[in-house]
Amino acid sequence: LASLESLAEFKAKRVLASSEKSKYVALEGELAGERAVVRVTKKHLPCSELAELSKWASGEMKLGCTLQNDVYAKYDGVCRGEDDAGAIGGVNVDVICPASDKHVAKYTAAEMVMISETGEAARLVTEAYVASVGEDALAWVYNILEGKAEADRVIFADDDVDTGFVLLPDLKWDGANAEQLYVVVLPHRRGIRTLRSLRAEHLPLLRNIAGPGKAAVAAHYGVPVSELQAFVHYVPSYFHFHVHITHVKCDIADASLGRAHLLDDVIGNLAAFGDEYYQQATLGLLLQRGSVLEAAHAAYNARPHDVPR
Ligand code: M7G
Repeated sequence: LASLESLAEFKAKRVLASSEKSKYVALEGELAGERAVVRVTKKHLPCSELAELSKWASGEMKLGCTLQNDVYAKYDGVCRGEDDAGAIGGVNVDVICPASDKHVAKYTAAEMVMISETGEAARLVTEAYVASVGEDALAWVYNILEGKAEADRVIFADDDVDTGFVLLPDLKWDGANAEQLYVVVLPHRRGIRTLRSLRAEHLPLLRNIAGPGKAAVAAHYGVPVSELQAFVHYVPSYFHFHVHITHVKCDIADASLGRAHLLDDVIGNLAAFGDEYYQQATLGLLLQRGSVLEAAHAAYNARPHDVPR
């Protein structure tokens, strides 16, 4: 194989694979009359050292705002720095400002641990933690529900106060690639804080999301319902109950065991076992090592067994 000076001669015929997460595209085509496979991967952003990051960031990067809600903003960035880093297709820039300790912790690389959460641990540890988190963090949710932010991004809304919801693209999705389809469903009903709060009385809401909600996503984006997955995170980052709907190929979604629970399974469990299911079930939980919640569970699990709980 002669060394290449450019890919001008490569005639791409077929995309073999691509990954939003791994930032690559693998192509089949022809090079100098021969069948060839070429894989192009975006380089890791040079942010291992702050000095390099500022060099990259000081390039001519033009930002175009695509979303603004409370402390969150999303931009399309077209970067043409010295080394043209990111010039192909540009970059997405997410900004949180002002950022809280929780935001910083959420975006910090961390070791994960798996714990087993009994119904009792959920009540004594997780519920206490959830109760300690103020409503301020939910301003972005209420802005959407009240039509004060992202109103132009809403793709479906059902106004019923008990069973209705607003459906719109998730902050994590730039909307560019249908295989990364990622929408968030925000019910109007307040006070359901997590999966553990769900009772049989919420079945009409959950069924409304699983049926008409999913169908609306399918119709809006022209994707078959069979290629969509709806799931709930436990423990979520925000304590106003919500459902994620993504394409089954979406690789920017966190579908980790110990975090993602399929909506169909949730409905099935409540329908079969009733109100008490999510109060009593022992659930596996994937937690960030050293997070406030993980530390609280570690302390709970380390308590002397002869002390009344
Ligand atoms: P989660 O399971 O509580 O958190 O989901 P996590 O998956 O981020 O850990 C909350 C979802 O809401 C996430 O998928 C977020 O990306 C999404 N989200 C968060 N904010 C602040 C916004 C926002 O302002 N607008 C929209 N459209 N989605 C958001």
